[in-house]
Amino acid sequence: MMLYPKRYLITAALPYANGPLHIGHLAGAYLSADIYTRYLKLMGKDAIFICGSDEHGAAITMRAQKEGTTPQKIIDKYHAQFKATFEGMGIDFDYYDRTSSKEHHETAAQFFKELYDRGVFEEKVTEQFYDTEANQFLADRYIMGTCPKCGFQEAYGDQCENCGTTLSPTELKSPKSTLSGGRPELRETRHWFLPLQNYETFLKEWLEEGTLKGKPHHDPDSWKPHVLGQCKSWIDGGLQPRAMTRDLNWGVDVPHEIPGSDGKKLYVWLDAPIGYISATKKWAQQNEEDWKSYWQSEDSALVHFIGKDNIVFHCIIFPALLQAHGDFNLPVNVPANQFMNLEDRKISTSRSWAVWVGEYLEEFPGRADEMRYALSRIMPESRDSEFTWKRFQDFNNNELVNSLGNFIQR
Ligand code: B3M
Ligand code: ZN
Repeated sequence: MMLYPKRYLITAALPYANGPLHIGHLAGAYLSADIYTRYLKLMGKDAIFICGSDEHGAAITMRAQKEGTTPQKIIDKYHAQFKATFEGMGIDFDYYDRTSSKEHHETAAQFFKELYDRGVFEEKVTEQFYDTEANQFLADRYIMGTCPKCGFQEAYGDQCENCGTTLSPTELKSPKSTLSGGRPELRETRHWFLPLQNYETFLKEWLEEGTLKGKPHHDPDSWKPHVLGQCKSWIDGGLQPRAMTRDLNWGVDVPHEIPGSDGKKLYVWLDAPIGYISATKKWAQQNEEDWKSYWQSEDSALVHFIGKDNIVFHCIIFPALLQAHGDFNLPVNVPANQFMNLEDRKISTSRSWAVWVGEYLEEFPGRADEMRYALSRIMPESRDSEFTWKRFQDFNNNELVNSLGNFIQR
């Protein structure tokens, strides 16, 4: 077990550049990662804190379409906003990158090519929904229909927001394209799949026993039970091959040397976590450091801070990819937080039910620490928690002003 790592690489989930940050984001990943990194640094440890904007995927193109603008304008807007908001809240990244950067495109394409050369992928032809009016294949999010489980009529092709079931678009009843409103048709398309089922033994040993190639890697007892529980239920549900490429016009190109790569982009959940690597490279370049010592040397500890909706990607899919590649470290912990609700309701960007961090900073200038304190006080570390303005007021008046203020005054 890595009791005393020489260095720490701390990452926080790359926020999607498709909407503003709310307090749930802070409480879910960024604040806990920031506190942990500050703690390590205060202890004199070698630690870096890496993040960046996630600028690919259907979430971005859909937003652009809705607002009648381009994906580039959307990501530029939110990337700048994220940087300012994080800074205002004292979230002290060592490097904050963006996945649209040239370096990231190169790193992600190279990673994919290396996997391809190592024979990791299976090529398969499958049927995907195609919008004949818009002349394009449809990402899962672009398809709506009736949920086969609960009958909700506006379920998305990847998930029903009503009952929470994970779906694939072909399971929807009466599917509709959100682009043209028409009924999409199924067309054949060829993609590269990660045969996840072949990684079951590796994943079980790594997650359940904390061993890697038969050697101790981390202590599974130090992981949160809800994180391990979610992984276990995924694995027990049977791992399936998962497509690592998409027919899209926004994202990282599948390297042109690969036959059949025309019009294909990397799956956003393959490219995004590689963003941690590209950002580390840029940090290293700027600071005359060696990025490989953080990613590829045995005495470095990698820790991913994320929200609970990202667990499978960070504990199953990305680790399988890292393992398949062979040169990279796996995380020693993935301390995912649960959700923070707001005044009795789930925080929701689409329903505009949130405390927006940027607005908070405008309305309470110079009061970042008060919010940091309140969120830390009720951080959803092992179960969902609840933010209310009354609690915020109480934490401030009773704890910070009365107790702490009084204590310091004496
Ligand atoms: N952008 C999802 C999210 O913001 C996604 C995280 C990527 S981390 C590699 O919830
Ligand atoms: Zn449903």
